Amino acid sequence: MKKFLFFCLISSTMMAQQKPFVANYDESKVGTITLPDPLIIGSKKISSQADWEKNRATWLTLFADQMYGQIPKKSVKQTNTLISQKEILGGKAVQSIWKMDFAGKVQATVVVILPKSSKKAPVFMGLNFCGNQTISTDDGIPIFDKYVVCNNDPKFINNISQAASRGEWASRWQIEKVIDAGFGTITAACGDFEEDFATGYKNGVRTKLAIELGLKPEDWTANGAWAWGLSRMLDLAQSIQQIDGKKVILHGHSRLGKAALWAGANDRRFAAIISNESGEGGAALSRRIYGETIWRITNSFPHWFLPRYASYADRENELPFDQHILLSLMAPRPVYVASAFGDQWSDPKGEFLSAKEMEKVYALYGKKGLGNIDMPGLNQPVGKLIRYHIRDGKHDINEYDWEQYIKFGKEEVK
Ligand code: GTR
Repeated sequence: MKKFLFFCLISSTMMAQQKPFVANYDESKVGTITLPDPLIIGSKKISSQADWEKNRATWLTLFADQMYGQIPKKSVKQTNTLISQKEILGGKAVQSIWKMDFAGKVQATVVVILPKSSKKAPVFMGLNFCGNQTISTDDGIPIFDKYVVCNNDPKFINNISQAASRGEWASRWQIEKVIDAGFGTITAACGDFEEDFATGYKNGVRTKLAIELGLKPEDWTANGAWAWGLSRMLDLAQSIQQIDGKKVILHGHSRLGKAALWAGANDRRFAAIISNESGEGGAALSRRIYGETIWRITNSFPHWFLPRYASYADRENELPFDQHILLSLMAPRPVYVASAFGDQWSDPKGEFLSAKEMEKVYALYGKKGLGNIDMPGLNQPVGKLIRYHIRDGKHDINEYDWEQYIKFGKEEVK
């Protein structure tokens, strides 16, 4: 026994010595990086929009094979049922609760809040982390009953939402502001598609719909499951008469920002895409060793990416792509990338540079990118069709961010 304990102690110390993770926050240590050119695909040089359209799938396939896993090509029988409907915000908006059923095997609850108007509404759509009930204190929203990453008693006990969690993340949704600007809001909990832990896939779409979707759980990832869920929410949105289905703006914060980018690259029906502090594996360049790294993210969250992606740790230069190419796959749609100064872990500069690199592809469509600018100061959004800001404050999506997204939506999603 003693021998065994000694062995454990030695081996864990050895492991710790082998790889003590200390995030780099020193810009001078990042060095010079060379990014793959989005316009060179295999041995082909892309020089026109038609060429890009013909070949962009090659990039998507690379991201699917090396990083995020497959997106199902097959579809599953989806039944959308309206569960309840009520006026909220003093009659300014109508809140509907929808149940999406997939082949009788998986259900997801979607909240749809629309301005009360005879016009079809443009909407913001995104997943939430800890249950629909966290977006508002309204007691008509059912309390999510699956695993959530939140865990602060009495709001969440053992990662299960309690009634006290109603409205916990209302500031991240700014529903009234969104409604007053003429937009709707649509959300579902990411855990309805896959609970966010290493073996969460066992209870989610990757396992339960494996036969219908024609993929084994290991063929895809949590990011893929969430992205797939977003596309099914878009199917629902496009079936609702009061919604302008061509004006669905996809957004996501942090890990759900990564999923939103993967969804936006695959599903071109999304009218615009917003990445809020999506960081490593999202908008930030992986080749920049600053804040979170491939090694760290794939060790902390093995279910977010394919195991193959983990093998690029410490050899990031060998990745056949970098995240600026994922962003470029949104072309020619409007894209907003946002960072926060207090969130160095997400590498704000890596997010900015990634957004800046998009213009090569956008130019093929005659569209402008961020141009020849340096990283802007705090709270100074730059760009138009492609926008970027870094605000003060911590890792979050807050009122300031929403003010910018609403303005962006009004100006670019016409
Ligand atoms: C962190 C993770 C980030 C980001 C974040 C979040 O722990 O390292 O990549 O996704 O979680 O989702 O809040």
